[in-house]
Amino acid sequence: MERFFANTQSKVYVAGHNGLVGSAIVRALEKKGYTNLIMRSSRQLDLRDSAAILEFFCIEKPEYVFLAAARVGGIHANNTYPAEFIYDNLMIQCNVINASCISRVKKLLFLGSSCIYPKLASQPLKEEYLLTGPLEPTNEPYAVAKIAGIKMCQSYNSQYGTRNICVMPTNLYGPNDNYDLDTSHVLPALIRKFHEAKVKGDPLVTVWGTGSPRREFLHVDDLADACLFLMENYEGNDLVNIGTGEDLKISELAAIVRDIVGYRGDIRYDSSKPDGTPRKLLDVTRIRNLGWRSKIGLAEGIAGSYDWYIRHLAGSPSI
Ligand code: GFB
Repeated sequence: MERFFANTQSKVYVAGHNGLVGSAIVRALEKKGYTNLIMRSSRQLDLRDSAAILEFFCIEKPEYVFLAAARVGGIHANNTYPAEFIYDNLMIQCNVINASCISRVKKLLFLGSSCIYPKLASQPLKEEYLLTGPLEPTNEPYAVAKIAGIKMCQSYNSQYGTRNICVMPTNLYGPNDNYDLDTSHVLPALIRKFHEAKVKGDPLVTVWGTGSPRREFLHVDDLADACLFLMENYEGNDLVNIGTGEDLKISELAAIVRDIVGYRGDIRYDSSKPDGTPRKLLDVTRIRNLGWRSKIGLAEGIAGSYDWYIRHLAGSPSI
């Protein structure tokens, strides 16, 4: 089997290179000396356009593909735009996985998510728990699309001999995160809420839900490191969870973010907003047995994300 890192001149396509995950994978590849990277913005190449994708792959002929492009968002976004979440993700996945097969890509990495496991599965979540129970209603369309992507990767491997690998990251955060309060995930939302309350002198910050759900948070640079590690060292149809192996309550996370931002006011919980899945801690035994573990601690990662937010977005007219 040709090793992914055999040649840093390998032609690598990072679909979704501007996003949270895609930009981290590009940073990791460039750090390892990869210079032959192919990237296209969504304006240059609409991944939902089958003909355009086939033409792109047949012309560019990438050797390796990181499929980091997706329609993603937090619990409110998933609950508000279910049709976009299922249509965009199905189209993107079908086009890229199929075109990769037709153009004989050597290996493709597909990203699932911890939120596509059954809502009330035993914890920590083992890879084999997928499809063993009902999904979390607030993001079921997204989860069904992602599960279809996994099944497509595995089916192409079995029928066409492709080398698609599927990974299951936990909740992610880091540079280039989405800080829009309606569509973002909890961690960037709390950074922005506490920062703006501190600047304005607001006495109160509202946190959605009850604060009791538990979440696991992995820095996106750790995820990118794991993706390159698995592209190099892993083959097969089995899923691979990527996480830290630790979780905490949303209320505990809020207290950590509040302290790092330096906000001195109070927190109130808006229980009219959904809690979503009570817990989704990943079992990381498989990836640890392969020789990888996360390195970036949560407090360190949040401090770095706050610094990024201040330098890039705080005070910007709209995000
Ligand atoms: O991060 P989040 O939106 O997504 O919400 P999920 C996590 C928890 O944080 C929920 C609470 O219990 C929210 O109610 N929360 C508290 C907040 N305050 C806020 C806030 O200001 N904004 C947000 N967004 N949440 C997602 C899936 O589930 O997990 C996606 O919907 C994706 O599809 C992602 O897969 C990884 O962790 O609940």
